[in-house]
Amino acid sequence: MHVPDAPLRVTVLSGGGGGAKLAHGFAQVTSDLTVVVNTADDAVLHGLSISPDVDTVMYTLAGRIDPAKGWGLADDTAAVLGAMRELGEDTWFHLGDKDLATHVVRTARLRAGATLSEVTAQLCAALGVGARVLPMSDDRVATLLRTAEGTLGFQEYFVGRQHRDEVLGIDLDGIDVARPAPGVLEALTSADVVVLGPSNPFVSIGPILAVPGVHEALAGSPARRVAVSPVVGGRVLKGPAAHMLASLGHDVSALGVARLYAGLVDTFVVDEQDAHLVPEIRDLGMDVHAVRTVMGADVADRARFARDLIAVAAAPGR
Ligand code: FO1
Repeated sequence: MHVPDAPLRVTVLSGGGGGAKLAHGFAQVTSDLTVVVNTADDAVLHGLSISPDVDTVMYTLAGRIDPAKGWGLADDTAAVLGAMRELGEDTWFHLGDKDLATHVVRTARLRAGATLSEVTAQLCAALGVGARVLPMSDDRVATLLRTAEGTLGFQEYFVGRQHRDEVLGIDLDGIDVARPAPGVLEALTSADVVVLGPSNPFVSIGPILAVPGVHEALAGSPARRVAVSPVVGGRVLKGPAAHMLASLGHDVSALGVARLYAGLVDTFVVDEQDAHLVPEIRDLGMDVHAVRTVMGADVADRARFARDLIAVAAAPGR
């Protein structure tokens, strides 16, 4: 129960895209924010441990993200990558010079025995991020995509092949024995509001919910649980979520996403363009609200969206 005058306790589940922007919005409206981040996109490249979604959330909250790309650091250069290319390395995955420092520090700390949670806390502190950024797990989980070309690792599928392969199935290697990172379950059960961000339901939110104990903690949480549709007007702003919905046999619409979260959340939020879907989604047993969900680079607009979500979370039964 929310104590008057205490900051609202908000937990956001996030991948690397819309969820990070939304978390940035919440960081403007509460001082008690936890972001639980997908780590099933993580990869080891050139011997370095790379956690793209954790870094995207961290850089976004620090105001350091490259706004054009939506990943990596703003004003970064790529001298090291160029030199590696000259040495014959395959450089299909872009790593900026300053971004490389993050991966070097993470790799060194992990090799010295630190957990991913500990390294993430260190990096966030160094970048001045006030929110708690929690990897979903300190154990290795890897998203594998089944395609006609065979099974692909996530970054091979997403960056290497520009997510053009039809996804026939998704496996989460390591998920059965993964444990939630410290603080994750508590962030779900002690929050006032838990928000499933407008991230890909299969490869961003899905892996977080699949960590043993997470789905149960969320389902039993007294928090108001709100999910935001990443599909707007039958399209997804960025990434392969629309194609995945289709190839995995779901409606490519906010309704298709709502069906995936039915029974788990109290409130489902669609974009105002999808207001016509509200009655059908409500029939799934959720409150449904249509608000403007498309966020720009403007932090004030992200904060506006966060406030809208707090308002709809507090308005049950409509
Ligand atoms: N995405 C790309 O499309 N191309 C890249 O070369 C690339 C490099 C990269 C490096 C560091 C990082 O933190 C993220 C990076 N991303 C890149 C984004 C990342 O592959 C995806 O956005 C996420 O994994 C999906 O959420």
